[in-house]
Parts: sequence; structure tokens; C-alpha cells
Amino acid sequence: MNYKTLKDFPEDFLWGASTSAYQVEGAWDEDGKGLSVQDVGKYPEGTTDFKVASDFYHHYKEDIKLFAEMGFKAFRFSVAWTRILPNGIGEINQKGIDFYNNVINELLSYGIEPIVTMYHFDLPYELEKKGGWSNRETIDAFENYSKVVFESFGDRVKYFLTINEQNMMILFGAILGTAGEDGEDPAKKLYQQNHHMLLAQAKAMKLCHDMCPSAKIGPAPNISSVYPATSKPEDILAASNFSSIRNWLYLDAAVYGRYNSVAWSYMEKKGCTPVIEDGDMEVLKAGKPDFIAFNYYSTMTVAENKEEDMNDKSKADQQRAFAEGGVFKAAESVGLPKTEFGWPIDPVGFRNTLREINERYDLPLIVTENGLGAYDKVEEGDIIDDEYRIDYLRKHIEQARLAITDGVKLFGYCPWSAIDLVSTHEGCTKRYGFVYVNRDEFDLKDLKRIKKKSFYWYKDVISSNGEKLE
Ligand code: BGP
Repeated sequence: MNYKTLKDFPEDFLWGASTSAYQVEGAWDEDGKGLSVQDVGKYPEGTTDFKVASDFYHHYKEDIKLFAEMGFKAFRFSVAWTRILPNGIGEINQKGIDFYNNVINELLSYGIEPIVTMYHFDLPYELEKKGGWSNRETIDAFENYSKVVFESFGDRVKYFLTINEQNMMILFGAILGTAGEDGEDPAKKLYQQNHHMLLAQAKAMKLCHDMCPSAKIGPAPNISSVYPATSKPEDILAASNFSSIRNWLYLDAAVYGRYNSVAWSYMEKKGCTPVIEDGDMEVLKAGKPDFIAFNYYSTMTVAENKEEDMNDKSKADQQRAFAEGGVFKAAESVGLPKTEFGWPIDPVGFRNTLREINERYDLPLIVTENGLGAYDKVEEGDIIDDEYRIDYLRKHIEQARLAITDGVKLFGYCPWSAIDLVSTHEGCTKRYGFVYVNRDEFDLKDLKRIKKKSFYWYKDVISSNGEKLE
């Protein structure tokens, strides 16, 4: 739909950007921090580990100053569970609490709203050794950890996110380093883990409402509209299958406290339905989100897959679909350009996705990731001309405004990432930030911060409340 006049971004719109603890902090074993699954993982050849990352742990003041200079209204970051509970459960590490208190207080001193993700791919290794999310005790461990988070930070934090991209951990855990040491688990185990995470999330949402009545909480999955490769009814059905399995399984459970019926039938077909114990569904229903946070990078395109044994995940990741026998298979998108890393670029798909979520759930929405991974170059005079990133973000912000005009209750936009950090599986030279961090995969150099062209551009976007995009 075209409009003659567009609605404005709301006046208190949360312009900001995002990071996650293990991808940005470094200080992997400092000040009492315990090991997470990311610290013991195997890293793809040619890519760095997460030991130093962007060293935000030691640079947070300098970095937050840069965020303030850009005019951020919000900063979305995650708490490393192992920094405050080194073993996942048990003794609290005061130094970890102190670090996040410092970060939160520093943000607030500039009037930047902290948006806190409680768990972003970094399960404590001590819990993983006891079975990780396959073990029901991890639900209690997460509830206990949530309690510590709410007790420690709930007096100042108004927005909490439960679990980052639970859907991606279930679909691509081996790639994201969250699947444990033996690589990908069988589907039966994965969907049991999924059930446990859903319960943990529901308990945390309930606890947040009980303990911090003025705070709001929501899930943070990766959501992408799924397109059929053609208008053939069979392709449309395949797209609906994949969307239920990839998107709605997670949001239906978070918002309505029930399993999506197509996703459930898929699990039945594969023989991987989870064991649901007495009282579980009541727990799911009792946890209600105040809003939906979601990460959007691109849409997915799929086609009918008639062959039962046509399963292929070899080229798949967060934004590249795969093939499931008799359910769907990845197809080429029509006419969409791709990033250097092969992810389709689809700003209109962003509007589609916003509208779809709005129609299904009718809740306020915040975008907690969106962005372009690229090999940035530093030219003479410390110039980083990342016009391609500006172009990507500009087109997505334009579509966000159209979605607001469509009636979507969007209250914030936090692209990925505030500063350069280490990608989940493609190293630190796949950069996303507004601020360049001077390091290579294996040469830490001086970790100097350099403002990219997009830094100045985003500053203008924010100060004009989304009016000035050129
Ligand atoms: C999301 C994750 C982030 C982030 C981003 C970019 O899936 O929530 O942690 O890294 O994708 O992906 P990548 O790092 O694989 O390029």
C-alpha cells in the first residue's frame, strides 16, 4: 500500500543498537567469570575465538561515550550468565554484578535505556556438562539466574529480553556453537530442549512481572517472512510449513502458551514431539510477554519438497534455508541482491515481517537486530566508507516507517551491531558495527575504535527521529 503521508516515528522511539556478551566483551576468564559453551567451542578454520572479542569489558566507558555521541536512546546488550553465576547456579560472583551495574549506570548517565538480554547463546559450561537444556534442572537454573538478574538490575532496567534466537539455537545449534561438544543433537533431543527453554522463558517472564512490576519483558527470536518460490499452491503450503517450524512455533508458545499445530504435526511426523509433564502447559500459559523483540536480517524462500529423503542442511544458517523431506526445500529468492556472505537483502520483506507479527500477536514490537555483515576497509586517514551498510539500513528504516503507517506498534530499532564484534561463525572480519574495532582474526592490533561513515549517518537519523535518511 502506498501512502500520501507517512506517520512519524513515535517521539520516544528507542533508536539504538545491539551487541551480545560473548561476541563483544572478551575478558573470557577475568574477575571470576566461569566458562560458557562459547569458551570451550571449536571455531571454524580461519576464524578467531571469543577470548578477547572487542574487549568491551575494558572499553565500555569509551564505547558508551561513542553511543551517546551517536545519540542512542537505547542500547541492547546481554548479560553473560557465567559472569554473575560462574557455574550457572550456586555462588554469585559480585565482580560480575559490579560490571553490569557499571555498564547500566554509565548508560543511564547519558540517558540511554538499557535493554538487557538474559541469555544470548552462552550457556554455562558447567550446566552443559550436566546435559544442558536436555536436563530439566536447567529450567530451574535459568529461573534462579533470572531472579539474580531481576534482583540486581530490575530497579533500573525497564526492558528485559529472555532468550536470544531460541529458534536458531534449535535449528542451527551446531553452527552457533550452542549444540554442545558432540555437534548437532538428534531432533528428538532438540525439541525436548526447546520445550525446556520455553518453560524457562515462561517462568522468567512470570518472575519478572512478580518482582519488577515496572519492567517489561519479551522473547527475542529471529523472525523472517517465508515466501513461496512460485504461486503454486504446493509452494505456498511449503512456505507455510517452514514459517510454522521456524517462526510461529516459538512465538505462539511465548505469547499464547501453546504449541503451533503445524509445527506439532511436523514433530509428530518426525517422531520428535517433546515429553510434556503434568503442569508444563500451565507454566507456559502463565508467562506472558509485554512485547515481542525480534531480529530480522532477510526473508526466506522455499518450495515444495516431494521427496521424503531429500534432507540437506549443509549450506544453511540463520538466513539460509534448508531442505526437510516432504516438508519444504530452500529455493532462490526472486530478484533479491545478496550480502558478501550470501544473505538476501530484502527491506520490503522487513515490512512484510513486521506486519505478519503484528497481525498474529497484536503486541508492541521492537527490532533488536538488523544489519549488514561486510569486509570493511580502512582507508588512509582512518576513513571507513561503508555506504553499502548505510544503504541497507536506510532502506530498512524506510520500510519500518511504512510498517508504522500500516499500524504496526513499533517502539524501537536496535540494529546489529553497535560496534564491530565477532560473528557467530564467520569471524571478526565479518563486520556489522557503526564503530570499527581495529583487529584482525588473529592479530589483536590496538583494538582502536574508529568511527565509520555510518556512525555519522546514524547520528543524523536519530537526531531527526528517522526523518533524515540521506
Ligand atoms: C544473529 C545472532 C547474533 C549475530 C547475528 C549476525 O543470529 O543473534 O548473535 O551474530 O545473527 O550473525 P552472524 O554473526 O552469524 O553474522
